Amino acid sequence: KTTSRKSPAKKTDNVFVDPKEKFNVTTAELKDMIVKHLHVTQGTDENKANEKAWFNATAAAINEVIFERVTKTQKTHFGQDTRAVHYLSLEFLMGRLLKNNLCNIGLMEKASEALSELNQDFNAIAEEEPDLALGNGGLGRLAACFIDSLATLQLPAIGYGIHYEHGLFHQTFQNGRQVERPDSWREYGNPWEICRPESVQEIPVYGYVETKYDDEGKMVKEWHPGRIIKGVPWDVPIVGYGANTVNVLRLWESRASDFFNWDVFNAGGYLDSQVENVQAETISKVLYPNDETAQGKELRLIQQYFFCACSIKDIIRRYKRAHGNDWSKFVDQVVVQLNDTHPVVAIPELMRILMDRVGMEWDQAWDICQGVFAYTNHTLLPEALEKWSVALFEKVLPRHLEIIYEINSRFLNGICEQAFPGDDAVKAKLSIIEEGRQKMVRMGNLAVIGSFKVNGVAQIHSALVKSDLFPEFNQIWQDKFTNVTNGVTPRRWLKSCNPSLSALIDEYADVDWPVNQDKIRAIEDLAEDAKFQKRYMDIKHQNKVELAKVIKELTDIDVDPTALFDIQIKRLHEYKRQQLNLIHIMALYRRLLQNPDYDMPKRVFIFGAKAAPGYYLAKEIIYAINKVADRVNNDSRIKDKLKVVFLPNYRVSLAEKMIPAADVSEQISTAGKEASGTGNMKLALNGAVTVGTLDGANIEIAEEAGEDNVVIFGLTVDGVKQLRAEGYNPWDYYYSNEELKAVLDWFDTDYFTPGKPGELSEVKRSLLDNGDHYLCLADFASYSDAQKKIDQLYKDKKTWAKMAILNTARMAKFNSDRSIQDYVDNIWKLEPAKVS
Ligand code: B1N
Repeated sequence: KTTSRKSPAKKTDNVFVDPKEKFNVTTAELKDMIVKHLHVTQGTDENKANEKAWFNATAAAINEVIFERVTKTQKTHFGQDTRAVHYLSLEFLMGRLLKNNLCNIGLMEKASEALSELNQDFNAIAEEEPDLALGNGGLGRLAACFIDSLATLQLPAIGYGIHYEHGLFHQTFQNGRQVERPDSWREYGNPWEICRPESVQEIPVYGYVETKYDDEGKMVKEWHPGRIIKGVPWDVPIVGYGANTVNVLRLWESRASDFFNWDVFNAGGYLDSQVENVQAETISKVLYPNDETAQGKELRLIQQYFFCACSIKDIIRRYKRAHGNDWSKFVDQVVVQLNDTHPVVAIPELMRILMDRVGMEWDQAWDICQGVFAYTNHTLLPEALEKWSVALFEKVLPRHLEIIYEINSRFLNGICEQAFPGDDAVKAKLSIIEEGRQKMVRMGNLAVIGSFKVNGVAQIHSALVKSDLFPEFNQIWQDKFTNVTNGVTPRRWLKSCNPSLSALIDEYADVDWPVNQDKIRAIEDLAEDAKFQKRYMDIKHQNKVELAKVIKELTDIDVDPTALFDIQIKRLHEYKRQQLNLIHIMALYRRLLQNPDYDMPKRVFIFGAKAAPGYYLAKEIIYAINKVADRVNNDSRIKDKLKVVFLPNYRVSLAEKMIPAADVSEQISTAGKEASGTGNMKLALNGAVTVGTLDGANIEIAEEAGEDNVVIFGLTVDGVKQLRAEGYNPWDYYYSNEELKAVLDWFDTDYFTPGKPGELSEVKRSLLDNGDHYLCLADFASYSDAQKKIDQLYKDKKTWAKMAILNTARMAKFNSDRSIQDYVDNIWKLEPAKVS
């Protein structure tokens, strides 16, 4: 591994300007601004205002700085006629914006000072902000990190998504079971967004297609839509670190179109027209809470089309403002990144506009599309690969279906026939249309055929996209497939969520480490320095004290901050294997019951996870973890050596409190199933040691951190394939491992559910009768050994501190700025535009 310069690193004459030095707003001025907004935008005063009002006033004060820069940025981009990336995503998991915006414009200290001089508690005020939870998990949070990096790198970019009225549901536990409640993040308004009525779009859906012939006998298609939906854009400013560039995230809200309602209205159908309104407004009502499952629901297809059509129209409107009807520059100015297949209907939509509206011939329109779209694949799980029934497509988007058929037949009879002459099996596989009892449109195939680049999200995942998911497409277009390993923004995931560790890093690394993360390598040389180790671990301890308070507040469980904090935070999914973590916890519990002196450091296992509301087994696993937690936490025999905590309502803002306090990061997916993971990066960056399989980005994290600084276990991708080929039988592991058998049999008793034996049996059933699809039993012994290794390492405080420090020092590869630079270099070909 690269070693860095001697420490402490000197602060250099780097061109980078610390955002703190950039804004000459003084604390006193900021104070005045906040008080002014308390009066003029909140209609209250310093004596009456509650924390919500203080939050809103603070946000409004900061917006004075931010919105000016939005305008400046847009002016600059327009003036320089820049090429821009358009990031289309059904999810943006933004979390809270107050601290992030303050961090990025360098006003964090001043805002905190200003508020405390006003006798307010800055942290309490920041807690008033609801999370913008417009996403499910990794895919949505990745989009949020990416737009942060795009602005920080001063790249012309816009994010497009849906302005959901309700984001991801709020989770509570009732007697250990998950209960979902609606999330109403903007019930009382959201200070960060601006409505842009001047950019409203009208979007057709349903209806039928008429085939006509023009004067020259040319066939023309006319779509007579059944309904028109209005798309209203809301812009959320995205502040780059250093704050020269402030891009926007444009979120579309659906409304009933006035145009459509007049007839009904005039005919005395006032109430009917209100019903129409309700239907139109349903489109942006709620985020689908499924992670990694495609649902095939009509409303979801309409959501996808609605925001794609709005966005494509918006892109064209902006292009035309600069280039009029000259389409020759379109592919030079516009690149559209498709975040998974969810926005892939944008491809036939652009074809439709270019042909039916602009009047282009097929070939010209298709060339443009192929020059514009690039697609990121985020999963290989078959249940996540989107398919829509042809019948549904025909009902909702009849013209798009025709275009898809045409794309398909040109592909199959052209390129595909050339590459695989006469091979009907390959054609059936590569066809956009899946034949069968119910014909389906395969969005993945459409994405590959319609894009100029396709990327996976970690090296191993991208390799599997080529070898297992799209091997024939890869044979046809070898240059199309590429990798861009995911990343996370160190601004949110270190600087702002872990201020104490950041302050320590500031002492040894150049101040620009939040953009040049490599600079954190300066602390590598201190990894064995006793004084530095102590300071680093004292900070970790303090973060654990803080998390212990949160745990107490949310669950009433007392945990000891000197214990090892072992954290698994991610959506609940069988392939992520929270159940493997659980059976290991039960094994530890059993060892402690059998031998109260069993040699292990005190441990607290902490979970955070939401289950999709319709995912039965995931909810059973949550219930089982909660029931085991109840029993373990209240068993005096084990003397608090083991605690289990399931924090409710895991979300970005809770992650920001958990991650800085983690000693161990659980990354235990079945090899080949987790495309990348991004929580793994955040935890390692904050000094947690990974216990992980060789899956997704774990592989690259191990490479960067060094194999001594992570604990790897379990089957590899090849090992998994081989075991499956041999015929995997979980019962073999059950019968040959006495401890594993005892733990699994425990699920059938009433030990954890007094008086109700069998309540947890579903978890056992999934691991035995139902075939243990994710190989938990095959990996159990190896996992248990890995955990024993953790126990030993943790006891050696020096070794542990060194491992933690080296993890923080060596995560520069996983800065989302690096990911974005890879996209820029290999896919987007963008230039930064300096905003003065
Ligand atoms: O995308 C993340 C990766 O780090 C994770 O490994 C991956 O699991 C995640 C359908 C998905 N893949 N697919 C989804 C989400 C919502 C939905 O409706 C699929 N999420 C991922 C970022 O690359």
